[in-house]
Amino acid sequence: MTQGEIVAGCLAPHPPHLVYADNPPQNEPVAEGGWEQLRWGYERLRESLKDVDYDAIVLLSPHWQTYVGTHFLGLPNFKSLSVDPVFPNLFRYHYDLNIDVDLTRKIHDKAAEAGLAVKMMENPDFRVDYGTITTGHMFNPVWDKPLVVVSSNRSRDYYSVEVMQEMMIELGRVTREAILESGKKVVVLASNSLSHRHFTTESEIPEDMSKEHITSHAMHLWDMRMIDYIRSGQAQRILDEMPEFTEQAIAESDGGGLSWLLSTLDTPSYPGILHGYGTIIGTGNAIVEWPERDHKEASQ
Ligand code: 2X7
Ligand code: FE2
Repeated sequence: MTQGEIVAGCLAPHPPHLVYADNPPQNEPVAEGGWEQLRWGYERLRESLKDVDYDAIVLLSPHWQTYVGTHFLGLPNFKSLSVDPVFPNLFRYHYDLNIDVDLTRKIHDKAAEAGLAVKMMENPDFRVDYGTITTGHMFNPVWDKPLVVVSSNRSRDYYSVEVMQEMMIELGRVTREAILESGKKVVVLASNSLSHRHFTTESEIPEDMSKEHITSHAMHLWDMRMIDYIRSGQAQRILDEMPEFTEQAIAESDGGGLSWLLSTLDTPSYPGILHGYGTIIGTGNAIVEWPERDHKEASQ
């Protein structure tokens, strides 16, 4: 069998505002636009991958929170209504998503062999979280690729960022191994914001962009520091500074997605492409692609 490949790894944040502003038929609320900088960023990411052949999308969402180990969606299809518990006025999305159960099981089994606690989610009535749906929609609005969906083990909450990161680096390593052994071509997505301090009230018109800005200068400085490391190919420094970043910027990297993503890419020393940056209710969001397909030596 030919060896599998990670064609790209992406940071692909999931504020539901992006889906709301896009007005797809699956979402009930209707918007007058908004957050265009980020939505154009997603357009650039989709354009960058439009001629790239791949079989599946592997995605980790910090809003599917599991406290005993890492879980994986384990049935071929999930179909229901996903409602954001904080923004039900913005996000009521009717989803119908397909799972690559084969690849999921390979990653699950490798993780189990490595001693990580894992479980396949096989409840057909399980409601998929809005992080998975938003990233899934913004990355691939036609939903024509099967997904592998990975939960966020909240080891940071029980232990520390350091423990969380150690576990996510191991999960990333086995995810990569399973993909290479599967013979499939895959895109890996970490669905999270960078700085994550948000406003506590919503403006009268949620998409009123005159009200949108980063919550503080400190948050801006942290986001720019991370983006500088991304653009200059210093993934190792991101991992090294993850504890300070996660704690001081209240970053959504607390869910482990970014550490896991960098580990699946073998901690890239080539630059990530910044397709977009913008704030959503004060949080910092970057859309980034690491085009691993152009750095084949890194995939061996
Ligand atoms: O889940 C989110 C988020 N990460 C950032 C901003 C706004 C809402 O939801
Ligand atoms: Fe979030």
